[in-house]
Amino acid sequence: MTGATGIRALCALVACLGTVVAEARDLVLAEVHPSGHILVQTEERMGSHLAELSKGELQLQLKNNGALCNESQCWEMIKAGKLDIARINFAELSKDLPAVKLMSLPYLFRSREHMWRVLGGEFGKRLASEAEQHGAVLLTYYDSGTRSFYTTKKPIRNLADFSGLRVRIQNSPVYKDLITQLGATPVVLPYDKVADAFKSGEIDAAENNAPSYVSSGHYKIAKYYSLDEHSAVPEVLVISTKTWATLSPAQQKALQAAATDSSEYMRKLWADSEVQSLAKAKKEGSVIIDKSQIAMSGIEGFAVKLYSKYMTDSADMETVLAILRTK
Ligand code: GTR
Repeated sequence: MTGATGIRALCALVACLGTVVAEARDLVLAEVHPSGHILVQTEERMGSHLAELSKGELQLQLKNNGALCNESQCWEMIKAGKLDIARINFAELSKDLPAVKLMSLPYLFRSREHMWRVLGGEFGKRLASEAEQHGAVLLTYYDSGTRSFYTTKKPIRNLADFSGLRVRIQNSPVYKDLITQLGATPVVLPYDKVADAFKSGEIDAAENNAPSYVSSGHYKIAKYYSLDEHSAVPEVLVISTKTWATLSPAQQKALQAAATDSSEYMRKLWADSEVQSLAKAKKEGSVIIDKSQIAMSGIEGFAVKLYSKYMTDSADMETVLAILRTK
């Protein structure tokens, strides 16, 4: 091979490699949970699956532990087309998606299964269309179990125990009203600020599901966990419509398939992750107050007074009734 031919061959090879590299596209996925959380495990698995299904054309670049944004910021970035994918809790979407507000009403779902059936029906379609109007394609939902209150000083066992508490909540109008209705003071804070707020005394209560109660380390500070199960709102995986539109139909199909599969995978693991988290918290000193030890009728009676505020028209009322009636 002459020098010139050698250089030409080398250039062809570089160009060829360039083409291959250019075809492997990174999609950034923002997540607030730390490594080891069941959602992060699920997303890692989804990443390998996506690479396989897209034949190496797409790869997920997972930015977890809030490295890119807290959830309110992630949602704004998705809407603006500045972030590809985010896994967010529904509560954060409630200021934009009216359906989410209805879904966040306390004590609406009887069980996880009930929630999944509602999401799989007409209501799920309404959510997807509302998300699209805000620049997001809903790829899938993830289990988030039920949320319950935890406190630093004394456990919640009845309505009176809420009096005087400063309760951290997500950025959700429904939660704000719920806490006020129960006689406590709501404090809106991003997830990564909760532990410090407990330590400084800015708050003395918060609420979450068991895996997050434990993986966030909150269980070490707020040791009374009262299983009132006031909400069962899922997690959601969204992609900005801007990014979605740049994917080929085959790539969209691969991404959708990987997302759907990841949700099914996670649903199988969820119950176990709740059990393990509760066991760990208990073993390390948390006091778990079972629902049967809480005067639920007093609490629920107050909480459901919120319904009339959020069912502002007959269509909303019909939606809530349809959810309640879903078998
Ligand atoms: C968790 C949820 C997070 C975040 C957090 C919170 O259960 O997975 O996305 O919303 O709760 O309370 O901020």
